[in-house]
Amino acid sequence: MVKPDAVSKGYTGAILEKINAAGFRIVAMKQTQLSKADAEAFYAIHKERPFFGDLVEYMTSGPIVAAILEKDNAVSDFRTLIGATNPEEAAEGTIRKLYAESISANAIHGSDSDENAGIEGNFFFSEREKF
Ligand code: FUP
Repeated sequence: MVKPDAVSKGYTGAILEKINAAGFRIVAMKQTQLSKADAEAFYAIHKERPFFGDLVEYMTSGPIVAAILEKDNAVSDFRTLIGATNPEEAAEGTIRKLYAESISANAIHGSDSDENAGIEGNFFFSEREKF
């Protein structure tokens, strides 16, 4: 998911270019905006964390671009491509190093397991939207 900070700054195209160049295939993609209930559900795992309220507010602040991506070792390779959660700690050339503002407004989300990739893909897309 390209997050609101990156979409509002016009980085979607540059980010998709890096994703394509890294060998990911786009299975599904759309621009949409999360409701408060959507963001609370998507980040339910963090609901006890002190930053949860700010995270939900931020994630609902503007459009996002959701995508399902396919590649061998996709979860691990995508996390390498996007870099550390905190852009100050992200490696040179990673998407977060290049495009993120802060640890909360950090440009992009990637699933942390194959299981969560399936759950998160189904959160945004129906079966007939996956190609
Ligand atoms: P990541 O898997 O890299 O997206 O990071 P996490 O799952 O740990 O965190 C999810 C989101 O919570 C981050 F993208 C931004 C937000 N977050 C904060 O705002 N502050 C923190 O200290 C940690 C995470």
